[in-house]
Amino acid sequence: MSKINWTTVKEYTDITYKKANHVARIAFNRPEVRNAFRPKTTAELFDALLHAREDDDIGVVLLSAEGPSPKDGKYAFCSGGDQKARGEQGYVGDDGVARLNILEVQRLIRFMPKVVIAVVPGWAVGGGHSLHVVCDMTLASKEHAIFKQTDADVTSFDGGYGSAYLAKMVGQKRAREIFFLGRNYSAQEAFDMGMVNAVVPHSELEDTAFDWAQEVLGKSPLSIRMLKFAFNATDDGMVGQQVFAGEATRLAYMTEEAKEGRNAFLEKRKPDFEQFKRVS
Ligand code: S0N
Repeated sequence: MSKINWTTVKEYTDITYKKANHVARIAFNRPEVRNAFRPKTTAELFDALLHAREDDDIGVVLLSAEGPSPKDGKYAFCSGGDQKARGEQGYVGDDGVARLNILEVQRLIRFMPKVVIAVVPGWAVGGGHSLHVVCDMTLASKEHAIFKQTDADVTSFDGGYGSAYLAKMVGQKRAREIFFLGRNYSAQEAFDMGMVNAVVPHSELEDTAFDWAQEVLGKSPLSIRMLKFAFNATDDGMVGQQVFAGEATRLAYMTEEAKEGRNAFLEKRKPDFEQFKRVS
């Protein structure tokens, strides 16, 4: 029995969204299809992640999954895009529009200034595998987690974080093996490759993720956001530089020098920057 006292933040159809002690838990909730995502799922995920990003009471997000499947008792994190919703140009929602908006979810995880931990209780497959890759850390069920890339089985290819960033994590040869062979890898094998942070007994998975979140919450929020964006910057090109520089700008705004610049403009006078030392 979990020690965490979650309260529901918002009701959704395809996901659940709860919080406890500054931790958000956003979980896939389609266990009967191994938590495959359809457009409704990605729209809900985006909405909940955005809410968690904006909520200053939240410091860490756990991306997890409900389960097991009522059909056969098996666990899944996410089996990627729902192949039944896949049309000719993407995944088609109730509005009839074809989209690939899981990529927007990936970018939101990547660029939110909070730590996002993938909590993998079972299958992490296809686009579900890519999602764990883009999260800051991954914890996996010792008994039930299985990592697998089926993109090349279904004529799909995550050419961004799911593959190129994975290669930074596990090395080029391993990443190519994962995609080109599409084999199953246990939690331990994924750990040995460097794409999982810890292998945890299934019954302790969520509590362990919560404990890891509490450890992160004990650190300086400013350091955490600067570090996350510094880790990202090296792989994110101009956007990585932009995001990191945005945080530097925020820090600069807090200085007396920046206040002088703003005040001088508002008071219609020349700014007096002479009062500030040129530090070396
Ligand atoms: C997950 C697997 C390995 C589990 O095998 P297992 O345990 O034997 O279960 P099954 O009997 O196969 O499945 C149980 C029920 O769940 C349904 N189901 C499972 N996965 C899906 C799915 N992805 N879509 C729809 N239904 C699914 C099964 O049909 C079954 O239902 P019933 O009981 O009614 O028969 C195994 O299930 C498996 O291999 N699943 C498919 C994995 C897969 O190929 N996923 C898609 C991979 N591609 C993507 O995810 C694209 C990602 C994406 O959006 C993207 C990202 C970046 C750039 C582009 C794209 C893009 O859109 O292409």
